Amino acid sequence: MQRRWDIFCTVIDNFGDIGVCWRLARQLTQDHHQVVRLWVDDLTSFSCIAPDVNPEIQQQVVQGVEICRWQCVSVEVEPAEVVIEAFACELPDVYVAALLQRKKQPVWINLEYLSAEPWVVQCHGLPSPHPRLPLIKTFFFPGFVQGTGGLLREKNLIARRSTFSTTAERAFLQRKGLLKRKPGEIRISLFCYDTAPVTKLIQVLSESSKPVLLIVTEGSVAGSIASLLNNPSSRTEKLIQYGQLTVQIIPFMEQADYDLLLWSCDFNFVRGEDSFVRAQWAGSPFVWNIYPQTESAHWKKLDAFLDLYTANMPEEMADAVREIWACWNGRYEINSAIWLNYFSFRESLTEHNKDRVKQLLKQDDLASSLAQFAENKL
Ligand code: TRH
Repeated sequence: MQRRWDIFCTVIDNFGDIGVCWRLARQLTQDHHQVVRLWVDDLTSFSCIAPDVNPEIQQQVVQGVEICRWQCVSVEVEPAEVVIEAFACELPDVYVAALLQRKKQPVWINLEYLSAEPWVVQCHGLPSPHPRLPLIKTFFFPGFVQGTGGLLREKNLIARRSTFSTTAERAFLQRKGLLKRKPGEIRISLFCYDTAPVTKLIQVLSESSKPVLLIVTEGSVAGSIASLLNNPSSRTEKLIQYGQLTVQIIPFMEQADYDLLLWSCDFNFVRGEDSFVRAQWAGSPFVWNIYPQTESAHWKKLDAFLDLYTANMPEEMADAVREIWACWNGRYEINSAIWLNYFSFRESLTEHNKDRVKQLLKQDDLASSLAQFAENKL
């Protein structure tokens, strides 16, 4: 049934929160024919991943989703039937007051961050009564296993991925001004935090026996790579050649194009939550830079995912993955031997990733789980 949804999102420090909310809003609209309003506090950051969003406009419709500036929530706003508070962002007080006026209780969902930790299954779907008001919200956890809310996956994603041909890839590279593939070249996309050991990686890749193209979006990491390579064999503002390594710095892409970048690369270095999931759907070997948390809480999260991801891998391959992921997140120093060992599993990792996708397809995607949950409650 067609329902009205309000999704609330605050942009904390990166693109992950809005990345997830934007994807979810579009899937609910396009795949499930729901009526979705997305409230966002920072339209400028939003417009980086969705250039059709005009940060100057308070209320606009983009790709079927009504986008409103969070600051415009007022007493006049009539709440929707389903309300998503993304990542505990806390609904505005006037909106909560308006929820109380509704004859029928809304379905209020707190959408949580993704984690592979085992406790997620126990907490997924737990009700949380409001401390003062007669309202209940439900904790909804995305996840990789049955008993969680699943992962974001558009209905046509897998079909589009599997029909992405070399011609389509060439057209994409040309449209984005990316270098054509050279014979035997290794293509790597790089999206990581400033804390990742990029200096070491650059050194390792420049010593490669094969040509390597490293594609980096503009930003602080690209800036530090550019200043690091101070003795290149050739250099323009966006293209740096250093031994076997070419670094191409490109503008930040629209979210839909970023998928095509992942599909066009042989290895993807990804981070946070959303790019990490997209790399899994893309299928090429990927290395995850987890969002660093206080008191190193992120290691538990990283290890929990690795346990799941490497569960059916031959031991040597699992060790190679664990080793490079640990290095990339700062546990040990990365060196050529570690990279080459990981690299040697390239084909088997791609096969393993295909099997993982098949496994993941057995569970409902996050938007479908949410739509089903809301419908059952209403
Ligand atoms: O930006 P992130 O580091 O987001 C993080 C995490 O989500 C983390 O869990 C959260 O706590 C923190 O934000 C606040 O990484 P993530 O999740 O991969 O989000 C990046 C988004 O940007 C994703 O939707 C992909 C998109 N993207 C583009 O649209 N174009 C690009 O060129 C690139 C590199 C990314």
